[in-house]
Amino acid sequence: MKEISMEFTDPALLPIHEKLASGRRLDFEDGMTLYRSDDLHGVGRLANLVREKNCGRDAYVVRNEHLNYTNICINRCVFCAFSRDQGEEQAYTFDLSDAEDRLRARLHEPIREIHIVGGLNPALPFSYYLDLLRMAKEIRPEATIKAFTAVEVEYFSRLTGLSVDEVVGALREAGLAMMPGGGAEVLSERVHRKLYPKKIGPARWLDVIRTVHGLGVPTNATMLYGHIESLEERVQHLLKLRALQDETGGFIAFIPLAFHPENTRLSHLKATGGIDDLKTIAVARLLLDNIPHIKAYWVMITPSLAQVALSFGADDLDGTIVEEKITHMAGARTPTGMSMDEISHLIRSAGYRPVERDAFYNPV
Ligand code: V47
Ligand code: SF4
Repeated sequence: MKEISMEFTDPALLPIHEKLASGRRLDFEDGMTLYRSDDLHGVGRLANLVREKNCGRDAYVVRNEHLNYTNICINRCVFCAFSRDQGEEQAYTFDLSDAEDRLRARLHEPIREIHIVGGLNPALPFSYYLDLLRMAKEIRPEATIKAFTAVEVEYFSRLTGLSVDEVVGALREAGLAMMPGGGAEVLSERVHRKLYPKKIGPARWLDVIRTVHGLGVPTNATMLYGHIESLEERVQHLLKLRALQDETGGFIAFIPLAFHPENTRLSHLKATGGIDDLKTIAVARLLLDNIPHIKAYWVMITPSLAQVALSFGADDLDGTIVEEKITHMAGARTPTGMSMDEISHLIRSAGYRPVERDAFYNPV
């Protein structure tokens, strides 16, 4: 890595630059130094060095579609504005024909990735999920089905009495090709107890993902930041993901998820700001040296900031989406979807080259 003469207003970044230049791995203390630094541009330039070494000026985008099949969920995490109890106002579940109508409504678009996730709804049998996958695959054979988080897969295992291996085997046979990165939240027992006590905790999330990767199914990884977690817990989270990736190599992309407090039981908290959002992307790019892609998820951080994030370590803007519910029910003011033209314009006007990709980052 060149550019040894890079200047920093924060001298604490110099040894980190030297480490990167000599190919050494950053550690916990480096992560904390990066997070604590007030030299945002310095941190961003370091992340950009790695980003440009990995993929030059390419910025990825996918034509995708989200299907949130139910918002009924037994977990009712404290930070979630999307979930409802059975029978509560705004509770919904798509039956198979609702889901099919939604997918058919966009058949004129060359969608490459269908992202299917939902709450844990006890009224749905395991066959529902298999039917959902089969239906999606039949309607859109050319698209990759990215479905169900580790939380859902673990729930299916408890629901059926099947092992996680068997559940994933059945889902795969029905059309699942990869899994999204949700449900990791912050991999900290303290945050687990306080914010998502009914949902699987850090150890189990990592365990399920280890098993899924072991079966050859790749996944993404996320971190929900900007609520009660400490910077130490964020850095530890990233290092836990990095350690698992050393073992399995199964993570494709990391997506930092900026907490949206509105309509949640944490509505007294302030939303994350641009500085924290950019720093989190940059620190992730620097610490996660073994995860190929970092997504700037425009739904959560706005299209304008996602554009800037391309020079702070991000190499992917996710996709067109069209109907996003989880963040919008928590007060997001961003659009619910963007056209390929709009996203390509954001990328080009930031000085990058838009690369339309499939779910596995192959150019299409
Ligand atoms: O797991 C819940 C988070 C996740 C809120 O893998 C919230 O490509 C912000 O995982 N404010 C779902 N976030 C989204 C997700 C995702 C999104 C885009 C791409 C990919 C991918 C994955 O959203 C949940 C939870 O961690 N979440 N409530 C909230 N109020
Ligand atoms: Fe359920 Fe997921 Fe919302 Fe938690 S974040 S309540 S698991 S839908």
